[in-house]
Amino acid sequence: MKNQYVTLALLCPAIFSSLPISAKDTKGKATDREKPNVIIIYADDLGYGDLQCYGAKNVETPNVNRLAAEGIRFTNAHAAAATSTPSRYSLLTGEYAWRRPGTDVAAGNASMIIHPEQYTMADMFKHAGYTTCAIGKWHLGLGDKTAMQDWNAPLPAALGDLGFDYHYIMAATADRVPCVFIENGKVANYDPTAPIEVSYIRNFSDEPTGKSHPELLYNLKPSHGHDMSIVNGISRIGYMKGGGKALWKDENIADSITTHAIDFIRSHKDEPFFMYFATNDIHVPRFPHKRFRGKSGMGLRGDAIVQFDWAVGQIMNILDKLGLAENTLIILSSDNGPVVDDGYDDKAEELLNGHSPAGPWRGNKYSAFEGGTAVPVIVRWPKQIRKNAESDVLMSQIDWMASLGAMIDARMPKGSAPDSENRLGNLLGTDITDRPWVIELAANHVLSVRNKDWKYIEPNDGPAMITWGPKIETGNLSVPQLYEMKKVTERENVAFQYPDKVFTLQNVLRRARLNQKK
Ligand code: NG6
Ligand code: CA
Repeated sequence: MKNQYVTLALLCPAIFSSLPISAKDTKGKATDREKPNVIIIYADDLGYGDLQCYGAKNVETPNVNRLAAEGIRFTNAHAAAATSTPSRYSLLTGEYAWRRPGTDVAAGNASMIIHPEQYTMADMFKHAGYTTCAIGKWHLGLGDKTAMQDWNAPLPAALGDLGFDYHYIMAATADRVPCVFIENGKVANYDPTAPIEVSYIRNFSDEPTGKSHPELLYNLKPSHGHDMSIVNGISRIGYMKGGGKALWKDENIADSITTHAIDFIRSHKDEPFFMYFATNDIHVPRFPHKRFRGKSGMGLRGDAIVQFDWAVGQIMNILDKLGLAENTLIILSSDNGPVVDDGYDDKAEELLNGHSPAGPWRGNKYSAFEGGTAVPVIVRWPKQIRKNAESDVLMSQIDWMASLGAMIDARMPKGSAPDSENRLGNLLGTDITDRPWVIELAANHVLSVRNKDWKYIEPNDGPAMITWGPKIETGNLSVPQLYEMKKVTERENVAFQYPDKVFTLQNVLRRARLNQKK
């Protein structure tokens, strides 16, 4: 019956798009069935073209392929921003990051960017009776005061204040200090013989850095930036001292977070759970475990994709083993578009061998072009949605909070998730009506807005290429840009031919900005 409905919806969009929203959106509601577990698998810097099921040629991703074959593969889905912190902020709060100062790429000693009083996706699940966790990359700050954290004691503000019952996370990214895991607000495996100090301003005397002691970089050398403290033979952004046995080994990060995810699933198999599983892969420094080395034909960047795929397989296996797969909704995606050389000499560029990390899109991570925010999205929920489906519905991660909230019948406080719309039917494949528009935030704060057929990029006087390292087009131009999205490549600026389209899309941005919070 369900499949017939979906097929009919796909064949007769006109009939279905004319249904009132409430009729469409009741389809996935939790009221008429047992609550599904929800797992968001959030890769880091994984591009639209980086998975085999999205056309990647030089790397095999059998587990993700299987996930796609058992669910829906979306081909027109967007992260809210072209870098990590603002994208994650938007996903977890349902508020555009550009409304909130201080949501740019965060240092490892940033204080908690989401305030405890904000209503998060984790709060939403928790209040609906779920046990919640965040595992892996965080990058949204910890503690109550920037640069003032005492990493040797429990942090005064952590994810427990944001609705997560359990967390095992990296404070920021693998290329930023502190290079330790935080478990429930405390450094995991804390080593009292090696107290931790962190600074993003100055080094601690007598500590070697990548700049002063390049001979100590036995694992990876930087290509740009990343020349401060050395941990595990890799220099990072920022300075740290101490850590001892709590310091991570980059080659074990995927194992470590995946093991914690599996343990969490095992211990909560009898109750509904929400897991935000944010992998370190495939962010720099790419340093996968040796069992993944040489498995891709694209060097470390490709091998990190293989490692990511392995982690996805581990999650799927444990769900199968525990009999949970049927009623677990998995959403797999990425926080922003891909980047090739992001600051380490890992030969990613030289070894691409014709691979296109962003698939057909122009631009990469950081960019206002589509490659900045066009990301893979796969949704699987065997009990409820069809298999082996593909959808080109225009979608944004900003809507996932309200959509999942509708699915679990969450009662959300007034004003929460202010930019998130309930588009559950899109996620579950029962409604193929496009979002009227999506807003995309580039690294330089330029906003773009696109609908199914057109994309507008605001004028900006910045340089056309990133000037500080990666060889990436920013999308900057001092005049308005309008592209016809049926052509995909964003090559021919037709703003002057279609002033009415420009006006319509500018108006979307103007009106979105009018809601601007103080
Ligand atoms: C940049 C880093 C880059 C990466 C990025 C954030 C340098 C030279 N480059 O500033 O390596 O860490 O920030 O990436 O420092 S993100 O995916 O977490 O947004
Ligand atoms: Ca990222």
